[in-house]
Amino acid sequence: MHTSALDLGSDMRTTLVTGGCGFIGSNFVRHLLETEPDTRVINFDALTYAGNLANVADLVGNPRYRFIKGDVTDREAVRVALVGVDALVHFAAESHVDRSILDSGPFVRTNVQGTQVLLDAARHVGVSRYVQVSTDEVYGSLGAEGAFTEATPLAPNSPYAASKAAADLLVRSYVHTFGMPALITRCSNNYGPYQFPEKLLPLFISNLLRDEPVPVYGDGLNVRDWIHVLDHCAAVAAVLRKGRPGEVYNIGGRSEWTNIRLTHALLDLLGKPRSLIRYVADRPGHDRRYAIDCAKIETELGWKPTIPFEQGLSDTIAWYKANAPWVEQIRSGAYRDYYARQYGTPGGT
Ligand code: NAD
Ligand code: TDX
Repeated sequence: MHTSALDLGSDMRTTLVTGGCGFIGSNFVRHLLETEPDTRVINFDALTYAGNLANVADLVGNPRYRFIKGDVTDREAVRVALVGVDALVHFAAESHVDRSILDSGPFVRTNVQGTQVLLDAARHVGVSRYVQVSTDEVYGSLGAEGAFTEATPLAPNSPYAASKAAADLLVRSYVHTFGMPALITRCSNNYGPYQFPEKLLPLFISNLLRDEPVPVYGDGLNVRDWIHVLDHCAAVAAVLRKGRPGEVYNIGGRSEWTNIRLTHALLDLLGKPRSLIRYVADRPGHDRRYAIDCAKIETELGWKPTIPFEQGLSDTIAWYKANAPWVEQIRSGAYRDYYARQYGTPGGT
């Protein structure tokens, strides 16, 4: 039995999470603190437009939680943050495809160079685990049939996807060359609380709550495979603690929906008319269909998605309704300029 503070301290492990003020990262930090009483979490985040301290406001004062404001491309800041850390989960990224089409520079800097800086620093410290949070978009686009497996060749189509694929290849090379205990996860489209309202679901929900139109790209028949963010967090935690170093694990919700079917579902759940749908110019290079085969993580690590999409969708709508000030704070800031540039109409308060 451990009674002294010193003994308790020696039993604790420290996991550094990058991007913990973003959508998935903030949910993940909370998940680790809740499910692993012996884990301390350091949240390392640059607080870009997508990083929001409000996403982790409830964690302030938790003795096992610490926030460090820092940029993953800053070697010295990363070196200092990693002192005493034994595992690292790398979420920080520029994450929005449309922004990567407007300007790919920040994507190469953060997603590629930032990953390289982290890998070098993590190798130097000798972490026991390094998890690279990647995406199904590195595999490119599917036709009507089939699903991405871990053996699907990489064929990224957007600058965002290309930067994530480049980072994955760097991780692979550090495993091969240096024996780095790194693992890669590739997940499909996440949804849930704290998602920045530039992404389809929170954008459409927040527009509809204000009776504003929703911009559907192209013919609306592109397919995405949706997973609740909490299911994704549980999967990343399983990979972090139980995954085999050097391996890639696909994560998905087995929940394929066309964008227009999803838009109709949102309109129905919110009691809004179909006249609010606006078909707009398609996204350049728009991937047609994503679908993830997640049999490997299910059989090897015993994880599977637990939140049915319809249930998760209703809960997410309820969250955005209950957290209107969170959305308004974002919509009244620099987000307005992005919305006007992307959609040609004002989108803020
Ligand atoms: P997000 O845009 O909501 O959050 C990104 C976070 O990273 C922000 O807190 C931001 O401040 C931080 N950040 C950005 N640049 C940084 C830098 N240079 N240094 C330090 N911090 C920086 O992103 P998200 O949707 O939560 O995605 C998180 C990760 O998961 C990304 O790596 C993304 O590629 C991956 N992913 C996302 C999805 C999805 O559906 N959202 C699906 C699969 C994989
Ligand atoms: O206004 C819109 N209208 C529209 O029709 C927006 C923002 C999107 N769409 C379409 C494009 C996609 O087919 O909806 C679908 C989903 O779009 P996004 O929410 O931008 O997600 P996607 O491009 O699929 O990428 C997401 O999943 C993989 C995340 O943003 C990535 O970070 C993740 O890697």
